[in-house]
Amino acid sequence: GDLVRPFAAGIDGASGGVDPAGVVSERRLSDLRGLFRDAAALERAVGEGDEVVYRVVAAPVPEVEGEVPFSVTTIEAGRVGDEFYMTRGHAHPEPQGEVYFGLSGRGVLLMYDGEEVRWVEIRPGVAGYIPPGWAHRTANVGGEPFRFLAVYPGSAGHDYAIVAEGGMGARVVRSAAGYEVVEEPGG
Ligand code: S6P
Ligand code: ZN
Repeated sequence: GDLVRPFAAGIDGASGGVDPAGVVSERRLSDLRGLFRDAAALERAVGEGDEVVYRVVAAPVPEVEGEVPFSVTTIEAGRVGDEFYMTRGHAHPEPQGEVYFGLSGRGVLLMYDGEEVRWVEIRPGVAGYIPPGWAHRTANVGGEPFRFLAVYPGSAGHDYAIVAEGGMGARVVRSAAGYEVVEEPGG
């Protein structure tokens, strides 16, 4: 098919906007059932307004081989029980790497290869590297929205079932120090 023509996009780290934008998607608490440890706390929060946990604004680049799609994710500040607001998480079934770049706020990029858990903190000016084959999820561990730019190969694909069913091997929870990453089989 036709490749995209050259363009520049504005990336607004204060709003999470991408201009021009392509697909925009929103995930609410009710879209995250089964992912948090405290299912009862999740259902209470769904009943109390089912707020948007995160939004992804993609640039107008198609997910096809050769292209390099990019998008900005905004995760709101909040918790379900002790666990920080987070993305669903996925792996790229065509094992290919991905780069995250922090724009605002503070988050944890959690990665899992099925055996080993690794994580890095993402802040403005920090790039996180996700190697091929590692499932990944981000959590907002701060008190303001956490925003980052993601850049990945267009042919990578997205496998959500692997995380929904097998977990990430760890959870990002509140602690006296602010947050901690707790390894947990199936978590
Ligand atoms: C895509 C990249 C991100 C996520 C986004 C939402 O490969 O990793 O743009 O899609 O952060 O997370 P999720 O797990 O709902 O796709
Ligand atoms: Zn990804």
